[in-house]
Amino acid sequence: MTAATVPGTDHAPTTNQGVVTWVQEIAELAGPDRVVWCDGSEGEWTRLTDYLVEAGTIKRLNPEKKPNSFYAASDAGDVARVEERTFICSETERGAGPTNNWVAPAEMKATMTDLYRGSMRGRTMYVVPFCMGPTDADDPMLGVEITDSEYVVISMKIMTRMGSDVVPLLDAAGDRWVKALHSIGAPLEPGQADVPWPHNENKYISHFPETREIWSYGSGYGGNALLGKKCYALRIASAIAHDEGWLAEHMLILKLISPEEKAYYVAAAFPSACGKTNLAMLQPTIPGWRAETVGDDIAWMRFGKDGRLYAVNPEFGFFGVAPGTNWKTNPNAMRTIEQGNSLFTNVALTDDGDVWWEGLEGDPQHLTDWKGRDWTPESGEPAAHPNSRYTTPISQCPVVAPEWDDPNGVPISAILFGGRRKTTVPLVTEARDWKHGTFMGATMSSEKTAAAAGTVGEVRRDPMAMLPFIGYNVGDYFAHWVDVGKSADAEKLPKIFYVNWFRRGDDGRMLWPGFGENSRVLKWCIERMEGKAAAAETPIGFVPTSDQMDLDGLDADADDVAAALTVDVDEWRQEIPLIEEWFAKIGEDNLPSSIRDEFEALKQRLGA
Ligand code: SAT
Ligand code: MN
Repeated sequence: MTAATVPGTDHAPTTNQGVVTWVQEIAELAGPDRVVWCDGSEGEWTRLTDYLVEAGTIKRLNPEKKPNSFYAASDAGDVARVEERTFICSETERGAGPTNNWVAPAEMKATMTDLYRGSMRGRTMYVVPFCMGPTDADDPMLGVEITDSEYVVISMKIMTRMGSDVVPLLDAAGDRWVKALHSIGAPLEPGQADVPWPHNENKYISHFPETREIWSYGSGYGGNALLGKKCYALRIASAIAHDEGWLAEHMLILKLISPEEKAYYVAAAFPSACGKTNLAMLQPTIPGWRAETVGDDIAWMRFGKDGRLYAVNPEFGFFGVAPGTNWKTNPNAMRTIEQGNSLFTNVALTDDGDVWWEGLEGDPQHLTDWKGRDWTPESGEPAAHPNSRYTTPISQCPVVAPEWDDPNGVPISAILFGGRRKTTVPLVTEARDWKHGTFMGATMSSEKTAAAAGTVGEVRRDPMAMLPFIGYNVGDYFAHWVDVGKSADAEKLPKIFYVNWFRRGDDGRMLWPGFGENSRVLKWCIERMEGKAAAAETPIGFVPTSDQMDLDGLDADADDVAAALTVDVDEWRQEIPLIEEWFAKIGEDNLPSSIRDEFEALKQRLGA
């Protein structure tokens, strides 16, 4: 079949000839039965969810429990991002740097073109125009995802601004839009029955940063397939931001409101399993303080006309980890999903058509687990996959900040870096300045939890929580952070803090209660910015003593809090070789001298 004869190819709603030509090329290459241009309407949602229910991919949940909501179970071989199959195909190998997989762009394109040839046979090819961030931005960040997965289309409707509203922007965009090509790689021969979760064992998640393209093949899950998220909003956007002088970061955006009704915006980066989504929807325990959510995963930060750094959340929904989410850890996430219009993937199903996961309230005696098997408390296996997810609209969040959709973004006062460390890292440390804060982010570390493969407790470096998401050389990324600081008025830059909610005592007990009590740490950060709180100057930065924080009514042992705030010089000296090892991995050729200088200065202050 030639492009022009694949039904639907000629129904392009856009006048952007580059889009039309690309869609024709892919239709000709992948050979779908038809092409459908998505409009993002409710009618389209109904058609696609009805189709997926019929196909056995999703189940409609009990509308009395979760209206207009669905349950999907993926194939057991397609449950998470695949970092070993993720590639940054920059022109040079150095461009991708030592922390990314690299294949030359021409070679990758040749390999994947062969895979895409006929890969959509027997299926529908959907064209999804989408916009990351508000559509009324001066320079809207557009993309077009081509996909042969209906599950991806309905997920994109929750997670991005997509469909007809984006078309006029695309018409005017020239070539400023990202090509995001996705195929599950499961063509259907005539008469062949489909499976509930078609995918391919052979997976590629490839990025071409110079030409702003994403090619994904073989997976239908999460960040592998919803290409607006990690692929565009982090990997490709970080490369764009590097060229244009801004920051695309793996950060939540939180608004804090003081008893005096003054608003402060905080961006924060944490590796997985450190409570990032919970912090994004924090319920402060300090009387008079409130918090609202702007974003839970990604922040794009650009300088405003006033010289301050403004953050936009490029997403439209939350793609949150379900296990551990409950009315105590994250009541606002619970209230968001309760309203319905959500998609749940790889959680468990209750007998009355609702969803359940480990950590959720209730004591179910019978479930259908994520593999479709009967489950009872005796099963000895979790009913939900540890990476099971809820996909739900941000607009439903009861504490969403009214300005969450403001194209100008929100002015950031503080940036938090954090990890999970039993020892060494105090509850909170304020960086001496932006460059020192960049060093803190560059050496961020976290202990592995049981959820991931590897030795539990092993300390891993995850710079700015961006290790799998930096779309170029990690050393250049650090240099870019330093340059962003240099380009600004130091007084107007956010202050940088390093936090650790997870420090433990000798017997393994947690020294800090965490969750809503973390608002006490945030309050201290805000008071530092306002010049109202004191701190001790230590070799690693400014750390408060217990009496410098608001601990009124805190249900915690005073000695434990003091211990959580201790700077133990011996422990820090033991950290030095670990940082050295990490910098060796980056390579002295890549590591900017300013970051090396910060390290040498730290060693000096520690007498190491
Ligand atoms: O699968 S996603 O990349 O979207 C989510 C995650 O892994 O953090
Ligand atoms: Mn994330």
